[in-house]
Amino acid sequence: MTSANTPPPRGKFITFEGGEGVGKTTNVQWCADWLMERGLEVMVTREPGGTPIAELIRNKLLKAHHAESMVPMAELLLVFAARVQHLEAVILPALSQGTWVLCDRFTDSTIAYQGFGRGLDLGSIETLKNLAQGTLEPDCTLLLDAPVDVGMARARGRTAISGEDIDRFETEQMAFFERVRDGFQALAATQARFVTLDATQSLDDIQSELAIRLSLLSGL
Ligand code: T5A
Repeated sequence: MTSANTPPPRGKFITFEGGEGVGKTTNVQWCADWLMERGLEVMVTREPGGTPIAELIRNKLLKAHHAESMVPMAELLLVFAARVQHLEAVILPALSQGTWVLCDRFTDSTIAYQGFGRGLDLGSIETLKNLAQGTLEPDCTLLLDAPVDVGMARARGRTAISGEDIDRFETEQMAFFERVRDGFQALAATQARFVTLDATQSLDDIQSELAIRLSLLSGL
């Protein structure tokens, strides 16, 4: 039993990763609903973004057309600036209050996009990661994996329906996204917190697997 003076147990930090259009946003919300229906406090957030300042940085990062091209190192530092703000203002306070935080992308996206995709030094990214988040790691990272063309077709289908413009990353070549996918797969192969899901399956099949994972994580 938790007394009035005992802090609640720390919430779990679950991240959703993968390439463009693999179903992260759809499944983050589905997982949040699954957990909330079972009585847990849950917060859904995203990167880059998640606070007013971090959302301003997101707008700059995703804006497809600037008067000059964005230098990869500037892109990397902006991603981490947004992350530090997000961690301090939103993620860490929520976790310490016992809220589960479900985050649509986190640092693994930086390793995959800025490291494998842009070719920036992985050691430098690791240094920034340590500065930004110390020892914090997600309790579980759900990697939705699909061939690049499958995800891109879905992302374009969604954009066509919503009328949104494609963002700066979506203007990249296929080879960039193949390197990003390789990056995620390399991370998943070496870190036990990763669970890889075949994102070419139907949503029903993916969500059956997610329910098993959430049940294991929550004990519910
Ligand atoms: N970035 C981000 C970096 O470069 N470095 C970083 O450190 C971080 C954090 C963010 C961009 O920033 C970059 C990566 C990104 O390019 P974003 O909008 O958050 O952009 O990411 P996107 O991947 O572009 O998000 P999308 O919304 O395009 O993709 P999702 O969220 O993976 O996919 P979702 O859920 O929106 O689904 C897309 C469509 O497919 C359908 C959905 O209904 C939807 O229409 N769908 C399925 N259809 C059939 N079967 C399934 N299994 C389906 N799953 C989803």
